[in-house]
Amino acid sequence: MTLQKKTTWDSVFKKEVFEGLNSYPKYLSSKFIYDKKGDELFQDIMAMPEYYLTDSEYEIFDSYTVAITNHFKANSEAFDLIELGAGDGKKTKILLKYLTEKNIDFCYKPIDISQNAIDDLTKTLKTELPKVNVEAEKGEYFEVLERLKTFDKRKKVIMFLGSNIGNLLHSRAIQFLSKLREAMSQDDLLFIGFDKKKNPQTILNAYNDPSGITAAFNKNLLTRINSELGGDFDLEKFIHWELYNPETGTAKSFLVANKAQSVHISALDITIDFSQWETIHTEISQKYDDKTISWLAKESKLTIADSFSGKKNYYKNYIFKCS
Ligand code: AVJ
Repeated sequence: MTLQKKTTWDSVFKKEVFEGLNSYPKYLSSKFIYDKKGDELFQDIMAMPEYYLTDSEYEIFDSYTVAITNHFKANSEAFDLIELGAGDGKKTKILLKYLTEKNIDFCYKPIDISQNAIDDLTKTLKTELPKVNVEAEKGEYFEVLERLKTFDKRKKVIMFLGSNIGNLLHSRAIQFLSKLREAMSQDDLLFIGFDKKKNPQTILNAYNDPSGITAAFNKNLLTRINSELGGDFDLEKFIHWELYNPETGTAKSFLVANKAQSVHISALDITIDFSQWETIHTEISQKYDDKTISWLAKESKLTIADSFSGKKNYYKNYIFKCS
């Protein structure tokens, strides 16, 4: 392994790939999965029968449209509806449609790490819901937090859906929620989705589909290193592995080298050695119980205003407020 001391990188991707692959054990952040191909694979995941999360949240939005939006439009002042990690906005459209039908005054501000997702969403909204006022932005969660503070003219309703919070371990989730809390004024709300603990087999099946879509999604990290950083990863030499701990509620994804190998990444000027069965940890998808959610809220100085569950209790949406 040639570990060079590099202090400056011209992209976050290069910096984090260098750090993660030079660590022991190795890791790569799941946020880099989402390019055009990664977005498409995530669309395929959401359409899989095993991936219950999307349908569960959809069911909640569909059943409680009125109750949810009543919180948003309380006091009937105009508001900014800010969505972090908007993706394709499929579920959000239920709320957007209802709000426009009721002539509620709001501006929809979707924010996503994927420029591709932002472009697609803006395009589909223009045709499907032309009346909605949309101002999309590209950005990472933590960097977007700074920008949020500048949206202080009107009431803010911040949405963080799809159990995207599950990509953060509790300590980082509290850090993130606390920062959101700091950016919130008195009447602002945080509308957030949590995937719940359930039969461990149901969870494993959602992240380990027999058709290999999740494996391809996970391996898109390697594909991106190959195409964007001149890497020579052989995708056949890695297997997708999923682990779920029913006690902590943490699901973890790995890529496991099935052969000893060396991988060269030209843009980083490094060769990375893998021994057989060495791992790259790629993603965490945290599952929650009510107690843990209350604890996270309390630690972040947020209070629970309301919550909504579907029939199977697979998933839960919460409305958090400041005080
Ligand atoms: C988009 C982060 C919520 O963790 O469930 C789906 C991503 N990873 N299958 C999740 C994902 C594997 C997803 N989130």
